[in-house]
Amino acid sequence: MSDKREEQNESGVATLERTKKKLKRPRMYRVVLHNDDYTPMDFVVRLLETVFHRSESEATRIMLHVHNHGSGVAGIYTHEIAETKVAQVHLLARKNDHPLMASMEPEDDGEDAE
Ligand code: TYC
Repeated sequence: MSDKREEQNESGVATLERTKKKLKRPRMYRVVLHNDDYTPMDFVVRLLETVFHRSESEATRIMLHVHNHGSGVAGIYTHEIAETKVAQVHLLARKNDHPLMASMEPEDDGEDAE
């Protein structure tokens, strides 16, 4: 981005051409599942398998973490994908009359991270 070339076009107007592309990694978002007293455990496990592509053992581990600690991370995605996952959780849960809640929260913006 700092690497800019100055050129003159036919009309003698100087233009700056950007030679380095912006390639910042997108900010990532944690999709968090929240515990409640009513959503069945097996429903949460199946949802983690289908919506978050977790294996059965991963899904079970995450579900139990949420059950025991109040919340837990189902997956980490770009903003648009995370929004879609949250919406899918709520749609599936409501369709099955479960109060299951999901939310999303930004990861550290990773400005200097590898
Ligand atoms: N606490 C629920 C139960 O005992 C199970 C559960 C786990 C609910 C995770 C929500 O995000 C959740 N049936």
